[in-house]
Amino acid sequence: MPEEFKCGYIALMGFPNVGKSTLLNRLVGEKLAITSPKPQTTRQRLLGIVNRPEAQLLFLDTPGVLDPKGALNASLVAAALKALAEADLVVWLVEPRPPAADDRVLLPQLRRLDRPLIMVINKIDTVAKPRLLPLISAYHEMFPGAPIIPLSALLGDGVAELMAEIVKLLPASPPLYPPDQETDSTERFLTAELIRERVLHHTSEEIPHAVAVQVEEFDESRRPHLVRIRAVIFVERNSQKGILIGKQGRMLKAIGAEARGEIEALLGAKVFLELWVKVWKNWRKDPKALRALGLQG
Ligand SMILES: Nc1nc2c(ncn2[C@@H]2O[C@H](COP(=O)(O)OP(=O)(O)OP(=O)(O)O)[C@@H](O)[C@H]2O)c(=O)[nH]1
Ligand SMILES: [Mg+2]
Repeated sequence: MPEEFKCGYIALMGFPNVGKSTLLNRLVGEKLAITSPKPQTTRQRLLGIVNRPEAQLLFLDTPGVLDPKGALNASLVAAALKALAEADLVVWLVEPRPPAADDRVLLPQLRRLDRPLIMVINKIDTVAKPRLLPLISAYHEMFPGAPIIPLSALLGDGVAELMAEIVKLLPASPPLYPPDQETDSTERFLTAELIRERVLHHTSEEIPHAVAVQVEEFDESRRPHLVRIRAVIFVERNSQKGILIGKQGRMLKAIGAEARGEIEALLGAKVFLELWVKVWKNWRKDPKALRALGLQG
């Protein structure tokens, strides 16, 4: 091991939908986190471990920081803040747009952090090059002293530069996890997330927010020949249940087929997936439900 081995937690933070989970997957080189064009996709902290000869990087994907109204939103923000408290270093992601009012509200708080901050301007594949320079200087003005890295989490441009900057700023420490570990999440949790991602993909408006997934049975006694999984998709109202099941069960069938493919890739095993849709009235407002679904402390 080199003398100055480095290791630490890096929190990926920012407003909803800026691409934190896409960046986590890109950094880790695996699909660990689910992503979607809908805001509030991520609901819990997720650890992704990257091993380098000179460093072990412990990335924390976090829920987008948003207005903490409602019990679920409050617990999302709490999860993000908890990751922040764990972090040795913060990577703050922004859209490739000039700083807005919200950024200005956050600025003083980010400055008060007593740990290094890196600003990432993500999604640069969506802006013309000449528009990038003024953006960089606008953020530089807001965060003097912080490295500013333009990047495309989707295509990978700028990711090597970000890695190098992070390694520079990490504390010297021996590795905290074994070199073959990728995350501390259970396969059960990652499975539930992959199902939820497929639901988000097929639904719109309030349904994505009203959905929670729980794996009730995960039978791996015949692995790798077969893993039998039974999962429940919870929604808040009967009407949502009808939409999710679809005409002659078509929607649920499509969700199940796609999710099964993803879960098989995750587990490296054949999967039999049984999906049920159940109504849990207003679960998002119910602290008991949030606890049962693993969404609160
Ligand atoms: N064009 C482009 N799209 C991106 C990039 N990074 C992420 N996206 C897209 O932006 C959307 C949101 O990405 P996510 O990674 O789910 O965003 P997030 O910040 O984790 O969102 P929350 O978990 O809801 O807070 C998805 O549709 C991504 O494909 C990028 O570099 N370029
Ligand atoms: Mg996310």
